[in-house]
Order: sequence, then C-alpha cells, then structure tokens
Amino acid sequence: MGKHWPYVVLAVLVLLAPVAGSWYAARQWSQQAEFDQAHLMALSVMRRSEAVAGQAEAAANRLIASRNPQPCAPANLTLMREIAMGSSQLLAVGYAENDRLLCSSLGLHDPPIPLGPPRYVNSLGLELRTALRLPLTPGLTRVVGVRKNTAVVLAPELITDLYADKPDIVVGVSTGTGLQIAGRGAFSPRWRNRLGKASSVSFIDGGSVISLQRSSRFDLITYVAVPVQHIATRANALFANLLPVALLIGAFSSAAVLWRGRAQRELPAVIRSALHHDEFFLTYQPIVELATGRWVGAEALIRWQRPDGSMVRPDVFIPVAEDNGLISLLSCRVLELLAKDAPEILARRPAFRFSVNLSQHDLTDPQTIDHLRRLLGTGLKPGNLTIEATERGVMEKEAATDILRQIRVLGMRVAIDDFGTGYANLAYLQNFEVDAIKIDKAFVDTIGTRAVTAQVALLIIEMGKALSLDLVAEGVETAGQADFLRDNGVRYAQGWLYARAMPAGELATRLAGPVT
Ligand code: G
Ligand code: G
Ligand code: MN
Repeated sequence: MGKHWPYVVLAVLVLLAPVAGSWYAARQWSQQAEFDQAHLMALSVMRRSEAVAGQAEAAANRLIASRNPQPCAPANLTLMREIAMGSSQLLAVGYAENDRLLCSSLGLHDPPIPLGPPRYVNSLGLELRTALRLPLTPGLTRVVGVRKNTAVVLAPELITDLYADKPDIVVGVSTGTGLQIAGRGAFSPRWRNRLGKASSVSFIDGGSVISLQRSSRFDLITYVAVPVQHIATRANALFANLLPVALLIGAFSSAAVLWRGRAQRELPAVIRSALHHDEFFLTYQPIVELATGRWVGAEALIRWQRPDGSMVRPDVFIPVAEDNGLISLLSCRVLELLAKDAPEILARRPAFRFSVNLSQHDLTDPQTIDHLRRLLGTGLKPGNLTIEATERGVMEKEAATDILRQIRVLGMRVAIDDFGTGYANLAYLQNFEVDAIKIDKAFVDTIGTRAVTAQVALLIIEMGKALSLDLVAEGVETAGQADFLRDNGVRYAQGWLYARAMPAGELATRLAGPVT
C-alpha cells in the first residue's frame, strides 16, 4: 500500500526538530548569558568607580576640613602627601585657583599647572576636568575633580585597565549627564538615554551587547559593550555540545516513526492473516434498563489478540481495515462470532438484544444485507439485533439510507452511535427513521458539571423524546449521572458503573445471576 511518504516526511521532521530546537535554545541561552555577563561586568566597573570616587571624596573632605589659610605652606603640603599616600586610588591631592593647580602632594607648582576647562559641574560644586597633563608625565591624561579649591588627581587606568585581557570589550564610566570620565573603546553618549531613570539596563545596539549601571551613591554611570559576535561564538560552542544528543534523540524518534509506518503499511496483510488464524473475538458490554437495573442487551465489541498475547485496539485496526477494503470481511467475522456466542445467552434470555457496530462502508454495501440474512438463519431473531451506525456513516452516503431501510424491513433495529459528535440534526433523524440514539460519552461526562456543553445532554434527550426514539446513554460512570438520566426519561445506559465489556461466557454466567 502507498501512504509511505507521510511517515518519511514525519521522520525527517522528527529528526530535525531536536536539532532545530537545540540550535534555537543555544542562541537564546547564549544571548542571555552575554547579557548577564555584560551586566556583571558593568556592576564590577561600578564597584571600582565607587571605590575611587569614595576615596576622592574622603580626601577632599579632609583637606577642606583643615581650612589652612596658607594652602601651599609646607605644613599643608605635608598633610597633602599624607592624604595622597594613604589613598590607594589617588595620584595626588592639591590646591587649585582660577583653573590652575598651585601646589599638591607632589610639591609646589611653579609655574602653576593649567587644569583645563571644567567639563562638568554638579550641585555640590564639584567640577570635573578630564584632560590634565602633569609635567612629570606629559604623555598621560589625568582626571581632576575640584571642589572648594581642593583638587584630586586620578588615573583613568584604574578603569581602563579592567578586562585588559579582553581588548574588544568597551568599558568605562561617565557622569550621569553622559560625559565620559574614563574609558576604553568607542563610547556613545546616546547609550545613556536607554537607561532612563532605571538603575541598570542591557540592550543590543550597533553590533554590541551594552549594559549600563547607575551608581546609587554618586552621579556616575558605568558601561560595558561586548561585540554581538560573542553571542554567536558562545552559541556555536554550545550547539556543538548539544548536537550529538539532539541527533541521537532525533534518530531514535525518527526510527520509531518509520517503524510505526512500516507496521501500519503491513497491517492490512496482518489483518488478513489474523482473520485466517481466528485471532478476533467479541466482548460484550451490557446495556442496562435504568428503571430496573436489568441487563436487557449488550454491545458486541471486536477484540484482536495477536499470537504473542498483545492486544491491538480497534481504533487502530478498524480505520486501517476501512481504508483497505477489509472492513466488510471484519464485519462479516463479527456476525459469525456473534452467531456462535448468542445461542448460550438467548437460551436464558430469548429477548436479549445484541448491538453490532457497522462501519460507513458496510452501510453502502448490499452484501451487508446478505450477511445479516445469513445471521438470522442461525437462531437469532431480528428482534435480537440492533445495528449501530455512526452519524458520519449515515450522513455522508446516500446509499446508506437504502441499506438502513432494508435492515429495518428485516425487523432489526437501528441505533445512531456516538450521537451528538457528528452532524446531529432533527431533519435527518426523521428521514432515516432510526429506532434509537446512543448519547455520546462526551455529553454524559458533562452531566452535573458547569461545562458549557452540559446543556447539550438535555437537548439531545428532549430531541429523542420528541421523536419517540429510545435513548441509550454511553459511558455512564457515576450514580449521579444515572439518576439524572433516569429522572430525565432516558431508558437505557451503558458504562463502567454497570459493567465493562466481558467475554460471552462471562456474560451468560452473570445473566443467570440474581441481579441482572
Ligand atoms: O470498546 P472499544 O475500546 O474496543 O471500542 C473502540 C471503538 O471501536 C469504538 O468506537 C467502537 O465503536 C469500535 N468498534 C468496536 N467493535 C467494532 C466492530 O465490530 N466494528 C466496528 N466497525 N467498530 C467497532
Ligand atoms: O464508540 P463506542 O460506543 O462503540 O465505543 C465504546 C468505547 O467506550 C469502548 O472503547 C469502551 O471500552 C468505552 N467505554 C464504555 N463504557 C465506558 C465508561 O463507562 N467509561 C469509559 N471511560 N469508557 C467506556
Ligand atoms: Mn458503538
């Protein structure tokens, strides 16, 4: 049989799904990891910046507090040296006037050293200058903070040396206004806008993963920018690790799909062989009269046990049989099996009713009538038989009407199975002159619940009563459901509350018992 390609397509998808999944996961994880790492780095740059700013502030406060009327007198220079030497992060502290450094812990400056213009002033009067060059180190730029004529000189390397082993990473610190104080790599003042009033933010901009961190103590923002390629590099490494496992899972699933596909393709041949070797048998699920609890009938349900003892479910092999022209052979077998099982039961209960499921194809096949006639030759009376047809089976084929009519002419009853799940409508029930409807378990399940469909069970019951149809509720599992159904005029029920499907022998024995 054809129908191979859907399994091949599925097998390929199932093989690729874990691979695609781990690729996607590797990208997501790596992006998150880079964001997290950038965030941690910005935090750590902030810790360093705050330590430096803290020392600068403390040094300036000490010098300001000394209030020396002669700021460049030797005694004050000694104090400056003491302060500078005691501060691990400061190059020098000194006295400034008119944008010039007159003296510092380095000594008297004659001529005074120009500090350059202030680039930033805050509410405390702190001015920052970022382009100082000391005569001793003309090649290096220094940062100076000046408050109340007290200058603190800082080395930007304190910040730019961070992560020196990762030269493609941009690190730095700026003021809250976006003035770069110290930094390595290209800094963009517009990054600051992304921070808004938040204390930290991470984002991708211009090929970099950027993370900003705001200080809670000073008007400082630190930033770190990592090239986005880092995400790809990390993702590729991760993916390389995941790939073998993903391929293994994919291959196993894929093999399972192909194996199942093969089993499905071979199923028709196996069904034929099973018919030949008598592997099918029937079980019977009692149909109970709600008012009395009597078992008035039973639905015959086909079972298939393989020689190895395993059972194949009807939902698996019935559709395959339908698709491969085998269903009439199976239905025919069901009638043969029933003919063998029925006499023992009818000997005790001559009026007992057996329900048999026919498929859509059976309902358009004139041979079905011949098979049913033959069954009547074996001792069953037409009144002992109910044919169950699904709504779909009846609705979709014109010819079904004719077969159903002939079945009723034979004197057998017709029930619509799984009612409510298909194309339920009043007009067609009238046209087809059925005898009974079986209310699908789905509606019985909603009884006593707040489900939206709970009202449908009642609607079906009212409809059945209006058309004088017998009603059989399927899948009754609780006494509450049974009470509700009985109180609303449903006559029959089937379900685990009463009995599960059982072999013919057990049915005969239990029918002889006291309750049934
Ligand atoms: O009781 P069980 O789980 O086997 O029922 C599964 C499905 O198989 C039910 O929908 C039932 O109607 C269907 N089924 C059981 N026996 C037969 C049969 O003999 N013929 C057909 N066509 N369907 C059946
Ligand atoms: O479609 P049909 O009614 O022919 O199929 C009956 C199916 O419902 C079978 O699979 C049978 O095992 C199952 N069944 C019968 N009674 C109950 C019940 O009370 N509860 C549940 N969960 N399943 C039931
Ligand atoms: Mn049924």
